[in-house]
Amino acid sequence: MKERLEALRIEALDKLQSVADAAALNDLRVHYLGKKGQLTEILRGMGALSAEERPVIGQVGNEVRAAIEAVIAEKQEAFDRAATAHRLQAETIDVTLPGKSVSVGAVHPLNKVVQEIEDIFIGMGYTVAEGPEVETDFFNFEALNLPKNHPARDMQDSFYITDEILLRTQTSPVQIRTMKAMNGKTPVKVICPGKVYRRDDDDATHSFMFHQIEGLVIGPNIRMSDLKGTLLQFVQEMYGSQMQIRLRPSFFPFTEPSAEVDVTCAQCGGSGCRMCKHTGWIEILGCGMVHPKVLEYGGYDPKEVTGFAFGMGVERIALLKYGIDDIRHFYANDTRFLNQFAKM
Ligand code: 2NM
Repeated sequence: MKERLEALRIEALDKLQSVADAAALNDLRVHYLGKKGQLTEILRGMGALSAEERPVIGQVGNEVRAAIEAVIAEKQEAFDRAATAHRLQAETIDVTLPGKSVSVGAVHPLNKVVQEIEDIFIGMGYTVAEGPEVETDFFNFEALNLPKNHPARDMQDSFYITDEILLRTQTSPVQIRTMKAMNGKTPVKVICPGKVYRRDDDDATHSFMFHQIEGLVIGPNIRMSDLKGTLLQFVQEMYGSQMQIRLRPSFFPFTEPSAEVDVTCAQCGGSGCRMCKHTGWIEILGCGMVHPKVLEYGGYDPKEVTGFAFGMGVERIALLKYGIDDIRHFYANDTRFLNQFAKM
């Protein structure tokens, strides 16, 4: 029996020396040490041994088991190490490879200008109001003192959806809505930015859709000098403290008196150049004292309160600010154009 055990040890160790993988190793373990394995098979014969022989054979059996187990453990560890090494190799990431570049978006130049203007007026205590782009004839025209048959509401100039509904041609209807929502309370200090629509043929300076910001202030005893001071403050924050403004008389149905506002030409500083047609001034907005009829439409008593209003085209401000020569660049969404403003 001792010889059989020694032969088993030699055979097992020999087979284990050339074992190919973890699966084959497990097969060998089961074959030699398993419950129905070779070692158990031999030791089952111990019952027939004498009392002196039994512990000796038992001892040899234990040594053979220990020897085989030791080699199996050693082989198992070698296979585990190889498997880990293989996995690490397969999963290696080259952290020195250049990364994929991600293109990050940026605020559109028109929205940047809108945000900048909003910030300036918010700093003066204004709130920002928005409203629908699809408007009723009442809010877009009637309440702004543009009665039916007024030339400025020519069907040719507006996008009508029905007889009574159209795309707003200015953001002033938002201001009428704001007035009505205030229920006659003062003060009103609001600016209204947004898209407006007019039936124009697109060219370098016209677009069927463009952006406006209009402002409105209502309170007891609001005067033209408040308007002038507000606009000067705005212009100096927007373009620099050396800038001046001048008001020229004009006409709008919704304001009386009305004025056009020029700002010092940024190109020449006021001395005259091609850009300002040698006047030293650039026109940037329209304004006036809110017409009494408009105050009434908004729910105010023109004998109790007065107000001023102003409006500017965002595209025009942006064209001047960035020296852009064609309004259509703003709508083409050409990233070569837009990326120039990403870092500004
Ligand atoms: C302008 C010029 C002058 C204006 C008037 C109003 C309202 F609703 F209060 F009557 N909002 N905006 C206004 C006045 C707009 O844009 C060139």
